[in-house]
Amino acid sequence: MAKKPLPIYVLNGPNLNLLGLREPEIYGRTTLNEIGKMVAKQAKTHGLSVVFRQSNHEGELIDWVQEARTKSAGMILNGGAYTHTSLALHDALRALDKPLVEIHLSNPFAREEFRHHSYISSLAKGVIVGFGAGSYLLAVDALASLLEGPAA
Ligand code: CA2
Repeated sequence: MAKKPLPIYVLNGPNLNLLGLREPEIYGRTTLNEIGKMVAKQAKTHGLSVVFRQSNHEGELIDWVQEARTKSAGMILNGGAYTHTSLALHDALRALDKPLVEIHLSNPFAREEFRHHSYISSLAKGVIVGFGAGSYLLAVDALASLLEGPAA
């Protein structure tokens, strides 16, 4: 029997559980739960399944990145503020060895200077920022094409 393809992991960092509830002018009105459903639908069009998670805890995110080494086909990561601070997340991602797409709802480069550096970008195949919830859907398409392409 053919083996089931591995899911893509979509991981979300701290405070993203508040999406749609606070600061809609920056992050939009769509909740994380709604984004999870949109992502699953978009992934299905590529024949992909999704593990969609959020944590406010750095260590839990790192545990999931480590889990994804063997249990995922690739990863979409919105690291939230840990993007700009976490060397530990960077080190975990170094060992991922699967295609990684970094995303942000907002455009960090159009915001405060402390958001301009990312500990994730140097390890990502690509970075998608500034399209609100659309960043997640663009990332699904991008990751799917990476997984389908010859260089996957
Ligand atoms: O734009 C993004 O996706 C960010 O990753 C969001 C992070 C921020 O620290 C990054 O610089 C860019 C913050 C997530 C906080 O999410 C909230 C959502 C609603 C209300 C309050 C916070």
